[in-house]
Amino acid sequence: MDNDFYADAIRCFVTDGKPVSCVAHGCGHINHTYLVTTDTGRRYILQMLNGGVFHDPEGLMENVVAITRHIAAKCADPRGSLHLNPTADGRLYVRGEQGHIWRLFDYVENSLCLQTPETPEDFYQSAIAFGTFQRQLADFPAETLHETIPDFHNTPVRYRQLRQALAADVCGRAKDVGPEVAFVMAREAEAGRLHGMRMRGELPTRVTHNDTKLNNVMLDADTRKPLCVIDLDTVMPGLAAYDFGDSIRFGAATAAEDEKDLDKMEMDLDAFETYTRGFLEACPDLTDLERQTLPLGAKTMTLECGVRFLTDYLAGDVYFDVHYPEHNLDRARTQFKLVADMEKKWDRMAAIVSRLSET
Ligand code: GN1
Ligand code: MG
Repeated sequence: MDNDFYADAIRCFVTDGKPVSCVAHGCGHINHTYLVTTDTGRRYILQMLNGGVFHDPEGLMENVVAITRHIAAKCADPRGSLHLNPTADGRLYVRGEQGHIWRLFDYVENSLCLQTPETPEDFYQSAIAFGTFQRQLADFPAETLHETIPDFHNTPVRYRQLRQALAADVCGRAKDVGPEVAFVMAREAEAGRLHGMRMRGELPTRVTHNDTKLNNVMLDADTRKPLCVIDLDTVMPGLAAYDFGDSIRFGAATAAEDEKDLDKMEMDLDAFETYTRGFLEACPDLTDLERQTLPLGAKTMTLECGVRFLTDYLAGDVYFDVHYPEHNLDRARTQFKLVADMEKKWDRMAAIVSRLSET
C-alpha cells in the first residue's frame, strides 16, 4: 500500500482486515479499477469514477445503490448483485482530496470475466445475464433514475458531436479520416431510426444497462452460469435494442475492438444466433416491434460506437483511455468494418430473429 492516491481512499471504507495490496484490475476504458486484498484474504474492488465523463456522481451513485438493492432483493445468491461497502459513517462513496469519487464493492469471488467468449455457451449465458438484468428491472421505476450521461445512445447527437470535432479539428487529424467520415455520413439516416422510433413512442422505454460488453458479465467459475452484471454507471432508461445491439457489437465480433488487421473483423452469424436465442429466452415480453428492431440495434450501436471513437480521435483522445496515438482510430475502423459486414449479412440476421421469435 505504497500509493497514497488509493491508500487514502481505501482507509475511508470499513474493510475486513487491513488492506495489504492494491493492483490495477480489468479492461475498462473510463474508470480506474483496483483489486484490493486485506490481511484476512478478503478481496474488494476499489473504483475511482471518471469525473470528466460522469458529471453527476451523486446521482450516479443513487442509481447504483437503488439498482443493486432492487436486484439483491430478487436473488438468493449474494453474488447475484453487486454489493457496496460503506464508510465508517455510513456513506457508500467518498470524495477524495482531488475531487475524485471512490467506492468499494465486494469482489465477486469464484467468478470469471471474459474478453471474448471461449465457447458459444459462454456467449449464450451472457445473453441470459443481460436479458435477466433487464427483466429484473422491469418493475423498477425508470423515471426515478438520473441520466448519468445525457444523450448516451442518442445517435443523432453523436453525429452532431462528430461534426463539431471535425470542424474544430484541434489535432489536425481530420485530413486522415476522409474514408471513415464518408462511411459514417452515408449511413446517417439509418443511424437515427431507432432514436426516432423511441421519440415517437413506438418502442417502450425500459431500464437498460447501455454498456453490455461481455466483460461486464460475471460468470460463476465452476458452472459458467451468470452471477451478475457489473459496470452499472450507465444504467438509464433506454431501448431493449441498445442492450442487445451493444452485446452483438462486442461479443459476436471475430476480432478485438482495436484489431489492426480489418480482414479479421466480421460479425459471426452463429454467435448472433446464439445471443439472440438467449436474449429472447430471458426477455420473453418484448413487443413484436422490439424484436424486429434487434438487428437494427446491433448495427446502430456498432456505428454509434465507431462514431464515438472517431470523434475522440479528432478531439485528441480526451474520453477513452488510449495506449498509442491511433488507438481510437483503429477502434473506429473495426466498428465500421463490422457494420459493413452486418450489411452483407442483414437478411440472414433478420431471418434469425424472426425464426427465433416464433419458437
Ligand atoms: C466504455 O469502460 P468500458 O470499457 O466499460 C464506454 C462504452 C463503450 C465502450 C467501448 C461510460 O466502456 O460506452 O461502448 O467503452 N463507456 C462509457 O469499448 O462511455
Ligand atoms: Mg466495463
